[in-house]
Amino acid sequence: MGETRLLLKHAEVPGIRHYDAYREHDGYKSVEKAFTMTPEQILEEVKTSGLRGRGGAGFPTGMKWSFLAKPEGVPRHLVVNADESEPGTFKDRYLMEFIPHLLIEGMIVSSFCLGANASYIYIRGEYAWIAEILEEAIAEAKANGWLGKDIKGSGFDLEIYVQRGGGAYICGEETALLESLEGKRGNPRIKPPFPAVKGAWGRPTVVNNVESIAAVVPIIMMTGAEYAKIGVGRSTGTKLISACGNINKPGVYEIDMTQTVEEFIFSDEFCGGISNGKRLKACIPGGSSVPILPANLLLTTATGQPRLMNYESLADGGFATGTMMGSGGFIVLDEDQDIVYHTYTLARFYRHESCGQCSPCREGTGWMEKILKRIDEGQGKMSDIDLLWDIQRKIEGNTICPLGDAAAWPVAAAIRHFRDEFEWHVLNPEECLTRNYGLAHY
Ligand code: L3W
Ligand code: SF4
Repeated sequence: MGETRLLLKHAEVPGIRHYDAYREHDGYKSVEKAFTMTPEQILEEVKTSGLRGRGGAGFPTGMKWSFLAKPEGVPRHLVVNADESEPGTFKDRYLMEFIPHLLIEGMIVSSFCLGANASYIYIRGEYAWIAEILEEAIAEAKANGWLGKDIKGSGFDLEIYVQRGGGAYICGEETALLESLEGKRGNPRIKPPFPAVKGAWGRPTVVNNVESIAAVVPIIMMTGAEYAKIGVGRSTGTKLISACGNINKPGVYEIDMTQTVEEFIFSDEFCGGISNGKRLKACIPGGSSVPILPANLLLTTATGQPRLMNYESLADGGFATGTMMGSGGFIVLDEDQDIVYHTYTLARFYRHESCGQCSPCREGTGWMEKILKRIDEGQGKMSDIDLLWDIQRKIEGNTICPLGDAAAWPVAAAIRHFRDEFEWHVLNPEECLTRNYGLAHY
């Protein structure tokens, strides 16, 4: 079975980036419907839908919204996290670039539900052209009466602002994002308090991923109950997957989470198999922060079941034999790929992006990078592999924000599943320097 398109249904309609074509294809109908409902009814629909946060953590969106504090006289905010920086993840870019009005429509419905009159899109600085697309779409929406004062006679006021980030991965962590939105250095805050209680400028704030807010549109249109019928178990609705690496058909796919991983990689409806007729070696299915799995564990769970493209099945077996859905950044590696080299490049990334507030992350990411570099270049010792294992264990769970874990997990999984490759590097220093392999691009 191929894609199930709820979000990307009209993505290829000519001119859909602009208001007129978008409106002709059912655009802003969910706002019209939402204005006939109470905020409590909208919240119930989102809860019933089972929608889980699409940024990486998979936290139930309706539950997050119900945690929003509502002290008398204090403004509340919706902040959309468009700081998509996770290596391998480019689904939000696609959505914002081609159907920006879908995000704006979802924001109007969500803001109405949450009682937010000033909402923000925090977008990574490198997506400069998309910030311009969004600003243009916001101006079109405003010119057509969907933003501003007393929208369509509903009595509801809303302004949407686009805030560009400065190009730091850490600003995708929700509290760092809020610091940056407030004009400060993007250092993560200690939680609790959660943003739902104390967020932007100390006010109650819901921070949600782009895809999560876009999904509110079909949920309102089709009802939460109908949305929940799509998918399997607690993985309801559709999920955007950005597929890349050594595959024939890289791109963004919208799946209903019932596909097997094997079908997703090898079927012509999705990735179209491994490029150049090579064999599948491994995959990082949820963006660079989630554990890598070798082909056998990727395609089949430890209990012998075909692994499915959803939250529960990808996580089946825990980190011993499973991984995570994460952000849906699906990175495929073929038989020529060097796991040590890729683990090193990821370690370099996390060291560079660490904000430096906590010592396990600040020091540990640097140590892991140095050790991985020397193993990769054939300068390592056998004891370095155990040292690496030790360092990642001391980072995990001991930091202010999840970047520490995100740096530790790829190293742990690489050693757990590919220890022989680390040993090969130590035992074959000459070949490390002369090896020739095709790089996976992500
Ligand atoms: C109120 C409570 N709110 C939890 C909220 C919390 C947050 C959400 C999930 O990390 C992961 C990370 C990356 N009262 C609450 C509450 N909340 N308890 O629920 O919170 P949490 O802490 O589980 O996760 P997080 O901090 O949101 C996100 C992983 O995603 N990741 C990263 C992806 C990066 C991108 C990108 O670049 N676009 O997607 C990929 O796997 O490692 O584990 O809102 O406030 N009691
Ligand atoms: Fe900063 Fe790393 Fe600590 Fe997160 S874990 S607050 S990125 S030092």
